[in-house]
Amino acid sequence: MDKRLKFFSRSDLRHLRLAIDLARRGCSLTSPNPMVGAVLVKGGKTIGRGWHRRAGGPHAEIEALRDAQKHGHNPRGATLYVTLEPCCTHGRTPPCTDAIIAAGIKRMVVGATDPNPKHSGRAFKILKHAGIEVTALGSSVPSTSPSIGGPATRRRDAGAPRTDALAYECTRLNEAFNHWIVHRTPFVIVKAAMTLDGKIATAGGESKWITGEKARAHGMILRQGSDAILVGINTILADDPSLTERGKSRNRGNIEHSTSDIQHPKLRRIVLDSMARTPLVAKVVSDEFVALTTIVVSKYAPKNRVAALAKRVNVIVAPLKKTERVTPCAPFSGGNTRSWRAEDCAPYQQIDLRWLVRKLGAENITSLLVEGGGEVNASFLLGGLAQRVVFFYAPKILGGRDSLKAVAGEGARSLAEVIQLRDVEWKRIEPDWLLTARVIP
Ligand code: AOF
Ligand code: ZN
Repeated sequence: MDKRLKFFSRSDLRHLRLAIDLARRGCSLTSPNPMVGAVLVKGGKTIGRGWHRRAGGPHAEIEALRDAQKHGHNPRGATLYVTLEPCCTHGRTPPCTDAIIAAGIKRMVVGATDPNPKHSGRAFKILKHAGIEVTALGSSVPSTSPSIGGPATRRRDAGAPRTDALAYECTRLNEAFNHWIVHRTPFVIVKAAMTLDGKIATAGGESKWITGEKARAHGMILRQGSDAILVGINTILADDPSLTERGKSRNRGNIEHSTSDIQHPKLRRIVLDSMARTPLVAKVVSDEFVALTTIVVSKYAPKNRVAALAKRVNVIVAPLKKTERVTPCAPFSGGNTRSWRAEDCAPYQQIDLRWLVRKLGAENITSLLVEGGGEVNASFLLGGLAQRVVFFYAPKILGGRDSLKAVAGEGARSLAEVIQLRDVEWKRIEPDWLLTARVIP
């Protein structure tokens, strides 16, 4: 029998389930911190509940302890269920391990190990050393989802698959944080809506609408869970999108608290525009959310255009990707390939996305939703910079040599180099299909 399950009962599963549900209440509010939920149980009764409400605020464990005390319960001798390993260092708040020990907690059940290098399992030693019985369910980085055929499906005991599923859920809850806290770059999701043959628009650029209303509403939920959204200049020129969240609130799930008193962090908008071609009438540089827009240009962008954009939005000058081979730009050099100039070629060269994701990560963007056209999607995917794909498929076939592909670029040079996916999940979103999967690095 799995060692972890020796002390694990059905009621443990139930309470951890509740802790996960509580954690979700922090969705879109806690970044760059994780979503965490906690439940205190004594004598079979739930005496405290808490969740991390916003970055910089009290952690979930502290909220649960305060909740118990507020209702006249003494947490001494209680079991504390928490979705993430408690912190053991001073950050913006004091270490939760100290508070847990001081409160006299007898037993702890922890859903996931905190991948934060400052923590990563240290709390377990501290808590055990203080005499607390600790059951830790999952590591922070499970190699596969439990339903796909990891070790869980091979075990014979009935509880293991459910425990593994909960552990996986605890980890998946903070997929973006788990990546950012280790790599310091955002967790990148490439999202696209396409026909079954992988097309996102006709040759003439018509794309509204390939997928149905429900799929598009789902796309909005994705935006709500992201810190920033990124598109390429071609998308701005073709569609003039507003790239805002069109949902009513930034929250997901069953939210108890009123949203009116909460400051919701807003979705930042990033545009890849090496030659500063964004028109001044484009929504992203002229609507009420201009403070949220960043235009990423290169040093070859015309100075007057950069200055005009910089009066309205944040403009950053990014380096171009170093390429082994520079293709002469015939259309810009009158067909004389010997006389091409580097600045003429700039629109065809790509912004160094590796540099960009590091910069965005340093600005506490933990999750980046790429809704680029085919070229931008390809740059992230083929450049090894995307961690998840979310592809919506409409049961339609567009065909056409020149229709636009969801993933374009140079493509993989051989089948040995294709992008491999794992943990593939399919969901029906009538009349469309949603595929989500992790990209194998
Ligand atoms: C949270 N909420 O419920 C838990 C966290 O700067 P601080 O003090 O807020 O600490 C942030 C770190 O604490 C965070 O990176 C994570 O490793 C750990 N656990 N954080 O915001 C919580 N349990
Ligand atoms: Zn803490």
